Amino acid sequence: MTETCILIGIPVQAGTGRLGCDMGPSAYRAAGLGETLADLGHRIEDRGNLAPGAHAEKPHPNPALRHLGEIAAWTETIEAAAYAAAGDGLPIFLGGDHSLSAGTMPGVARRAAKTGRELFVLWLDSHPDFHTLETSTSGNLHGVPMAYATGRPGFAGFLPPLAATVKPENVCMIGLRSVDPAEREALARTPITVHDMRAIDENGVAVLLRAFIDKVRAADGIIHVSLDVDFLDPDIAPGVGTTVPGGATFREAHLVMEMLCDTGLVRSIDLVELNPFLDERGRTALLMVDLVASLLGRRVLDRPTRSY
Ligand code: 6HN
Ligand code: MN
Ligand code: MN
Ligand code: MN
Repeated sequence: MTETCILIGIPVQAGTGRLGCDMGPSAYRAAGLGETLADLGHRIEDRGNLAPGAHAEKPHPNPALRHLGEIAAWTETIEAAAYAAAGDGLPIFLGGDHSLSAGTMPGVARRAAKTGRELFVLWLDSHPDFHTLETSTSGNLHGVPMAYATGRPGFAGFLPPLAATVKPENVCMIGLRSVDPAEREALARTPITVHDMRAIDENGVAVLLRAFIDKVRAADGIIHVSLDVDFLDPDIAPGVGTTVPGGATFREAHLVMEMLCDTGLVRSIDLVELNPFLDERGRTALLMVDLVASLLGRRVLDRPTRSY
């Protein structure tokens, strides 16, 4: 299927503790993301990079929080851009750190609500990013977007209430292997589906993903994919500030993308946490581009029937 792929650079790095994520959008372009997708037959529209609106820093009772005002300004801009782009094609958000998903998920959720489609989120990450402003101990706001987008309390003073949130029962996380105690307790009290690396080891990633896809199909839903570089094993993807050993392999990651491709239901994609300063000769950026290619139609052989 030919898609209109809308590339949106989001060079936010205030949500992490390390500098370098602001170079992510450039690295994806240098790695040939647009050309690769064009070669697969898609239309490409590059909308350039977003910038946050004017902002002042916001004080907060949790003294650990960093750049709350700046991330709030980014989040507003990103939500509006995501809502608009999701109405025009298939947005691919080029991060930037994972705080950007505090804007992309509510933006695509607002679009889905308008078009009457049920939105599901596939969260591929070693972390759940399920802290609130109150529970974050690092103070890094890339640790909070899933809590914010699913409407958890604990965001007083951040932004006005969201127009649309993601239903927690529609979220599936795969690849977890670094979960803070407060996140673990909070996840146990939500209907979010959580699969840690052990679940992949024991079942194979295809079994886990098939169950999610079946659920999406049953609801006639659409899928937003949020792909954090640290979902991947650091041996194959070193260009990220939060490496955690024991991640998804090259084939596990590609299989996820290939199965998603067969569904034809992915309508928006976050590519987050790439840090080109930490990368080795662009290999992480190139791998991320190859994964997106698998998600959007690159295949070794044609299959007689599309099976997921
Ligand atoms: N990411 N849970 C840790 C924290 O600082 O809150 C790590 C967050 C990582 C966020 O990788 O997108
Ligand atoms: Mn700041
Ligand atoms: Mn993340
Ligand atoms: Mn992560």
